[in-house]
Amino acid sequence: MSTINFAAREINFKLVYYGPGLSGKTTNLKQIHAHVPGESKGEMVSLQTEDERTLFFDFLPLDLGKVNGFKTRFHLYTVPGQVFYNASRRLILRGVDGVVFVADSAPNRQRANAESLRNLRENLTEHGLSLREVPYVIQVNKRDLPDALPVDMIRAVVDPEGLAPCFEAVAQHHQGVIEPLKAVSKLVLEKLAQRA
Ligand SMILES: Nc1nc2c(ncn2[C@@H]2O[C@H](COP(=O)(O)OP(=O)(O)O)[C@@H](O)[C@H]2O)c(=O)[nH]1
Ligand SMILES: [Mg+2]
Repeated sequence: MSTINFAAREINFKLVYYGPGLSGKTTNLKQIHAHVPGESKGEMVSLQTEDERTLFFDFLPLDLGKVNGFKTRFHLYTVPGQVFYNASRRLILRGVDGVVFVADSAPNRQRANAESLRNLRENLTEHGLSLREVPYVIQVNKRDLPDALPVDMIRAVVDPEGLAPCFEAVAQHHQGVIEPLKAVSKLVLEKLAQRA
């Protein structure tokens, strides 16, 4: 749920990058952080385990223009993908305004994509939410892999209804990184406008 800070005339939104372990979530945030102009971003905080994978979250506030005189500030988070960090994933989804699902194109990660979507639905339910109401976009990452699965096959698994905007990406080369961020931000702002 977006929060409004009247004193600072600022609306805060929370975007969460979800998906299986090693699909490229942290890479997305690093790429975004590297390409956003200095004055409009905060520090990136990355908590890592011994094996260098995300433990809790990366945090990146972004200012993307104004709505009715209020500044908008997007807080970007990633979740740890490993199965055993579910408590952290559930916690990070609290108050979520939009989700970017980062799917992995590797054939041997298709089951992990499916399992992560199942886990996302379950954790949203814990917060009384569902993918019907939370803006949701798909990034099909690692399109550079020589054995990448067809996009439609991956999409069928992570967006069975075929309703979510879907973008192909090679996140480590900054391809297809900004588009899903823009798409989810737009959906989140549209939702806010409907409520007002
Ligand atoms: N081949 C390929 N590897 C990628 C791509 N994006 C990220 N990676 C690599 O995948 C690994 C996991 O990425 P990371 O962002 O840490 O995944 P996370 O667990 O989802 O946060 C790293 O070695 C990345 O360099 C991509 O588009 N193509
Ligand atoms: Mg990570």
